[in-house]
Amino acid sequence: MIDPKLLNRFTRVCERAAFGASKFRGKNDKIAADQAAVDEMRTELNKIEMRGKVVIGEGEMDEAPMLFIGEKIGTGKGEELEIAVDPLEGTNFAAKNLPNAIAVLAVAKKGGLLSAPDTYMEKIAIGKGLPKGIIDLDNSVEKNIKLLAEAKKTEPDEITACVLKRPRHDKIISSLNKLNVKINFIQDGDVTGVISVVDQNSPVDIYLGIGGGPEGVLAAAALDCLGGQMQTRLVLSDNEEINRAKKLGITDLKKKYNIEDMIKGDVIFCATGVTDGDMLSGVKDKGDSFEASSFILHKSQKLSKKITNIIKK
Ligand code: VTB
Repeated sequence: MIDPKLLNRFTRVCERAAFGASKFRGKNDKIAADQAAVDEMRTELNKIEMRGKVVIGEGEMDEAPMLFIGEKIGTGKGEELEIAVDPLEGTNFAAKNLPNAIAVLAVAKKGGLLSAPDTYMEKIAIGKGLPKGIIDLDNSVEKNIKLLAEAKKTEPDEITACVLKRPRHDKIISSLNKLNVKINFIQDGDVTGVISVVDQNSPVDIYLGIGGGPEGVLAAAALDCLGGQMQTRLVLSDNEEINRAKKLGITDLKKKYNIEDMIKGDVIFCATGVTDGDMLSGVKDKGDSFEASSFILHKSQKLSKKITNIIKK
């Protein structure tokens, strides 16, 4: 089990990253917003007593100066932990001051997180309390929806699907339309999109589509704590991407990952709102301090809570 005392520390990491990014809300500069989040996140991570290593980060060493895959973080004493970070998930949202930008991370023990390359990933996810294995990436969209509707004792036209609005999803969308499924389109931010399947306040029953690999592992960490189901598969479009996956130790390039293949053992998930959103409120400036709202999950403690803190700048 990861020391529960670290929870507050990791929450602070996300709060500070969100605060950093919040200074750039609406300034139409997603690079600056992301950089501010990365800087704050890294400073705060390095204060934590742990032997930490970034397994999902801003990129590989040669392309990212900070929070790169393999970077050692923490004081160098204490538990050996692996961290997946997305200091600013939804850079466009932050730059345009639109809802749903968050700072997010997941923490596991050594070997606990899939080292997904920064490539695309197919994703499908449903909420909790449903028969194991009823959805599958190899099923047609029709089959997945019909099986889900059956399990929920309802009809396909009563199902709501969340889909990232991209031309690559035209085929999925036309299948959903044929079944009269309600679609919640999102412009970006599929970590929040996937988590919406387990959110009691959201109508979403299923998430479908292709998004980022790192975001897939972060969402899997949340669903692991909350009891949803998820299946993913990397989309490797050229030799360069194949080599990147191999470099991260992935041998079976076509593997379908269920949650237990992506997340092993205990896991912590933290997300803090940068802009107001479906899941969280954004950072509020209070002069000498700021207010931040976070969603905190710890699998082994069965802990799931939303908290709002006031933090000194
Ligand atoms: C995906 C998704 C992210 O950006 O990475 C997306 O997982 C980028 O997709 O949540 P495109 O290449 O199609 O633009 C996000 O939506 C936000 O970072």
